[in-house]
Amino acid sequence: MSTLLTRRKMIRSAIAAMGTLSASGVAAYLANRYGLVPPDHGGLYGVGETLTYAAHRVLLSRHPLAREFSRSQISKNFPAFGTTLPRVLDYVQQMADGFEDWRLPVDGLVERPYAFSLAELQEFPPRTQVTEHICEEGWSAIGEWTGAPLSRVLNAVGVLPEAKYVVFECVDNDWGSLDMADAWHPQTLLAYGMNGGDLPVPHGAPVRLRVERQLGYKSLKYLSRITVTDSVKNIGKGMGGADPEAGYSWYAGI
Ligand SMILES: Nc1nc2c(c(=O)[nH]1)N[C@H]1C(S)=C(S)[C@@H](COP(=O)(O)O)O[C@H]1N2
Ligand SMILES: [Mo]
Repeated sequence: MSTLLTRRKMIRSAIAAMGTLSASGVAAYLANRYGLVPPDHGGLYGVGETLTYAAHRVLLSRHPLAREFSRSQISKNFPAFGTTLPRVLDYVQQMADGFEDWRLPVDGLVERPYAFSLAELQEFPPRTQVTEHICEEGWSAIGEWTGAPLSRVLNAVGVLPEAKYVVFECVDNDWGSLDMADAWHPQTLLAYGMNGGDLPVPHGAPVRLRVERQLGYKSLKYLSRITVTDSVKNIGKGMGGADPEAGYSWYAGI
């Protein structure tokens, strides 16, 4: 059977089953049938979170690209938001040395854990994309990002089949996670370049995440570690990131 037919059938049977269920029943059904429950679901009371996430993952199962723009549409003013300089001694020292000693460990459920230097990340075939960044605080801006697709880096370390999430830690203690659909997505970058130059410090130097199909807070800056895992239950409050712990949605799909 073609993938299109399989997908249609999956959507049709999911919708048929939903017809006879209450909203919380739908969430429970999706949870049992497809495992489509975000880490911050809050039990079956977080019905809205589960429905949005599950609907996006089913309807967008072929992983369409976020819109890309032309270079002439790049915003003259792209605000730097949140942390704009981590007040961490190691970081400030690395910054002063042009990030030569900076390393990004990639570990967890991988065959070959490895700590990449900036130069090594720049050796992966790069991707450049001009996209719109939308912040939950109500501003947006268009910028050009260059980086190593996360998928390239994950393939280099060899992700194990049990992997369900990729967790990102940052120098400023921010942290978050993606599911494998967004981790493998071609526009998900470990970005080291912005608008044709090096990634500026206020925008997350030397390397930040770009997650183009979600709100701005998922694009974590100042990356310090990447860990592949099968569960986020035992990290922090078990909600998959600092943002959900602060009341924002773990899944911030646009
Ligand atoms: N480590 C870290 N990443 C972060 C933040 C932060 O404060 N610290 N702020 C987030 C938010 S809310 C937004 S909108 C974007 C802002 O990116 P910019 O500074 O390049 O505009 O970074 C996101 N990533
Ligand atoms: Mo934001």
